[in-house]
Order: sequence, then structure tokens, then C-alpha cells
Amino acid sequence: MKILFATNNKHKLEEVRQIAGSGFEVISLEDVALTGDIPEESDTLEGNALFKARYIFDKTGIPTFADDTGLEVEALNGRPGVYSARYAGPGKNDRKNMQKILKELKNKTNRKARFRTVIAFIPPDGKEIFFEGIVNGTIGTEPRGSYGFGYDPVFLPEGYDLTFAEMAADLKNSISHRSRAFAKFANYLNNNLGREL
Ligand code: ITT
Repeated sequence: MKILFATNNKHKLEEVRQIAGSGFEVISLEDVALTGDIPEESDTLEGNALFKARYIFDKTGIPTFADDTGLEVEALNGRPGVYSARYAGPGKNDRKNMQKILKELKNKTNRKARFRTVIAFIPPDGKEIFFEGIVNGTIGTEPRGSYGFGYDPVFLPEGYDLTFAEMAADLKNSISHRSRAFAKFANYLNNNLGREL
């Protein structure tokens, strides 16, 4: 079964390929020779995920999915949320984004946060399907660890004294927002599309 992942983030692609295992062939934008940023202008994760998936499906005709992910911090009223990629301003820079959050949370006792991933999938008939995955946790006081990407060094998932960036990929993938959303997606593919893709 071949599905196209509309992402320019190679860490996400690698994660999803590990999560998918051998059940699905996840092909990339590179495999279909599409380059360039896909615009993200919606004010919801659902809107951005759908736009990315639809944009690439319309160009390729291949069943396509995209994910949009946000880090939602309780004491910041859910920010950065859908603006996670550009939180510290234009130009994506993980370090600056994390520093901004740590500064805003300085002296705050409520450090609760969650990662939320929304996957949008456009199947062969062109309709739109969504899957959500959430992991709860807290924001640490300084970045720790070198695995993963994005905000992983400051996020400690519930039940662990480790940041996502201190976890080997297998452990992050067994509990992460993205793997939870992808598990629902894989279940849908197995139940609805069989081997026809
Ligand atoms: P695409 O849109 O091309 O898929 P992106 O990096 O722009 O890639 P998002 O808009 O979904 O992806 O990401 C929003 C931000 O959240 C961005 O700063 C990511 O680095 C970060 N992020 C996404 N998934 C994450 C994860 O699993 N762990 C830590 N940070 C993550």
C-alpha cells in the first residue's frame, strides 16, 4: 500500500516510516520530485493539515496525508499551538522557539503542556478524513537531550522523568502524539482500503 506524506520535515518522515513499519509504503515529496514549502496559513491544526494534504493530492493524484502539530501550553492559554513552527518569529528555529517558551514560563508553577497532532488524509476518491493524537506532559526548565527534533528537548511526557529528546526513537514513538494519530490512521487504512491503494 503506497501513501504519500506531504511534509518537508525529514524528522517527521523518518518517525512516520518507523511507526508505519512494513505495512505501508510511505513515499515522500522527494520521491515525486516536489520541492518547495507548502503554505500554512490556517488558524487551526485541522485547516493546515488539510491544506497540505489537498495541495499535494491535487498535484499528484496519489492518496496523500499531512500532519500539523502544535505544542499547547496551559499557562500560556494553549500557545504556541498552531503557531508552534513560527513562535519566535519568521524563519524556523527550534532553539529560539524553545527559549521563548522557557522565558514565558519562568517562575510559573503550572508547566502542563500537551502535543497535539492532526493528520488529514485524502483517499483516492478525494474526500477528507482526520485523525488526532495527543500526549500530555510538562515543560522542563531547560533543554535536555539530543534525539528527536523541534520542542522535544523541553517536553517531558507524563509518567517519565525524561524529555522526548532524551528518549531513543522507539520509546518516543511508543507514546507520542504522532504515533497515536498514526495508529488511528493505520487502523482506518486496514479496515477501509485493504490493499487497493
Ligand atoms: P511540515 O509542515 O512540512 O510537515 P513543519 O516542521 O512545518 O513540517 P509543523 O507545522 O507540524 O511541521 O510543526 C510545528 C512545530 O512543532 C515545528 O516547530 C516542529 O518542529 C514542532 N514539532 C512537530 N512535531 C514535533 C515533535 O514530534 N516533537 C517536537 N516538536 C515537534
